[in-house]
Amino acid sequence: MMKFYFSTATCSTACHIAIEELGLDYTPIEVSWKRNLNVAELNKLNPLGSVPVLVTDQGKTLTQNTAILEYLADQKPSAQLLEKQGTFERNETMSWVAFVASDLQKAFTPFFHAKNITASETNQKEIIDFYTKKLHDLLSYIEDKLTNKEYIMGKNFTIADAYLFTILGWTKWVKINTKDHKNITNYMKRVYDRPAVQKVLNKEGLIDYLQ
Ligand SMILES: N[C@@H](CCC(=O)N[C@@H](CS)C(=O)NCC(=O)O)C(=O)O
Repeated sequence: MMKFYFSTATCSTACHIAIEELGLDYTPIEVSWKRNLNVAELNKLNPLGSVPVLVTDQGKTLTQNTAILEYLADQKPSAQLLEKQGTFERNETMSWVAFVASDLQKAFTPFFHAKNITASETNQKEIIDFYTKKLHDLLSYIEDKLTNKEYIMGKNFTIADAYLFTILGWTKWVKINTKDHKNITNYMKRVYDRPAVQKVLNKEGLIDYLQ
């Protein structure tokens, strides 16, 4: 059975949601740095020491949200979390996955690490102000792209939504209000209400994920 290494309230929630949406058999392995839970095991599999990590049924190790999400969706094409190889819709979905990984998620990093970057409170504030503006621009872009859509690709929930929902949820922790963005607010509620998402949020203790 495949093994899934995750840590609660991190980007690995995206893959956790995809696994539950697909109804795949898996062994969840929680990692906690604070409690030193399964950290050594994780580090052996991923020298970068980060989650998510997936060990496939064949015993192969896969890292990176983008790759794991795609791999998971391909285990059960009938669930249509990702379109077939060779379709342009698949490329569009992967474009959203890439956007979340390399634009959206990365824009949150300075909020969590400003104090490690500089001891100067003035400089910390400048960094946070810059990335607050950046995040507001990204939120406006997402808001526009969600116009008249249930999910980011349209009618169907895809792996891009598992990831987008997970990272948009972080706005609450960095105190960036999204409530003025009606499309985002409705979208977050729609994804939140999905049974598989509820299951994951309960397991990860994130039932108050929404703003
Ligand atoms: N590019 C990686 C990012 C992984 C990542 O940054 N994971 C974070 C949680 S969101 C983590 O494990 N941080 C702990 C650490 O790196 O020590 C991916 O998409 O999988």
